[in-house]
Amino acid sequence: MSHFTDAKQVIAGGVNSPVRAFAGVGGEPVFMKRANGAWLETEDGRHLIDYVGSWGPMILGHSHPAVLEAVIRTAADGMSFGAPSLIETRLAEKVRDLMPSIERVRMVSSGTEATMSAIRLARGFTSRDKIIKFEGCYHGHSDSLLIKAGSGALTLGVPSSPGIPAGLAEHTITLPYNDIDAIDTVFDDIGEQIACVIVEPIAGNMNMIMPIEGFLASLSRRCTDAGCVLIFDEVMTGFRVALGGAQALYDIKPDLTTIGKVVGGGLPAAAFGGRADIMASLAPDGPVYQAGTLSGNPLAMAAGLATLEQIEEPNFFSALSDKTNSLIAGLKSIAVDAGVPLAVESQGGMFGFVFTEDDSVSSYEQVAAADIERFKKFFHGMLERGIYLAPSAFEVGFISSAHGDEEIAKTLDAARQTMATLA
Ligand code: HOZ
Repeated sequence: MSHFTDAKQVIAGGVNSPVRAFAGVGGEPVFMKRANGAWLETEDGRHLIDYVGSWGPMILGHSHPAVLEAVIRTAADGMSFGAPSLIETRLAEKVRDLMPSIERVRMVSSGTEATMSAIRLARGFTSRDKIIKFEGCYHGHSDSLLIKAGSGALTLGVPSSPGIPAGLAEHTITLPYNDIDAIDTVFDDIGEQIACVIVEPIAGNMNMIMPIEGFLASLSRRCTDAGCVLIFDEVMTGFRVALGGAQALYDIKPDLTTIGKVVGGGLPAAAFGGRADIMASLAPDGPVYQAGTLSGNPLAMAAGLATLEQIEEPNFFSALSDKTNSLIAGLKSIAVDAGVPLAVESQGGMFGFVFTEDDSVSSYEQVAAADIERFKKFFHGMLERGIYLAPSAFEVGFISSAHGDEEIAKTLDAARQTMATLA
């Protein structure tokens, strides 16, 4: 009996989050035992170089001493109070300093909670129901957002999940990512009915798609003109593509932002925040209700704060970007040498690659039309050679400050051998 078979006897589908089941690549998931730096150790004693990084949070690598020390020290004083504690204010101040569009913040425990709550707040604030999202973007699994969604929903072929009442789904308008004309058409038609637009400013749940010139700026302008709320979902990109997130890279100030992953440093923390006047609609100051027993949990706050303190060190992001660039440039050149068409993308500590003849990828259609079978072979070839990539062609990769020249060289060596089997 494998670990997966055992797990399936008691856990639905054998996993606690669908992409982990390897349904997107075939075979059985690898069970992890421990991790350190850039490395994972599996239950069967293998050592793998990790490019999943718990899907983004582990920007410092696993078991970073400063984060561990903060968590252990905090745990000794109590693990949850369900009452305010100072470390919540400290992390909130740090978030505001690094992302100045967040004038007020509310801590939650997962990215799904952050986006779900931000949508409710936008609807309550504007007294409107309709929301706009983009095809292939993933904003967690709450009802209004699980329509034409990316990530696991796309991987498993259920981008619009059963179980969502039609009456609710009809309020979600889904547009093609990077399609400025489609945005203009909807705003010209029904702009005054739209509560909010939610967007991944760099899409990372349909592989990695950068916003085309003018896409985010045009969204920002149309939202301001229509009096609706622009929400940047930076759960993945926040503190990951740049210190101030994608909003700093593109110099756009969203009305609300959702963050997660890095802000919890590997423990369950996420947040949403933004304009003080909008956040004032939230209970207890305003009527829009939102709450959570473990929101602002001291251990998660301590891990998040320790992580943000490390990444704000001068040159952290330039060093991280250099590593990502050398990995992704190496991968591209290996693919060219092997005669395997591959489009690559990267920003900060995040990267994507798509097996396609297209030079670059800017739409969901291009990713959907890519060579998924080739990705599956590449994934398994890399895993056999000790490299752990995300088990889906629709996810991105994450690098950490713990990845060094040795890990990158080993990864490229594995890629050279694997790519040679794909041509
Ligand atoms: N939603 C995550 C990927 N974008 C996967 C989370 C997980 O399986 O842990």
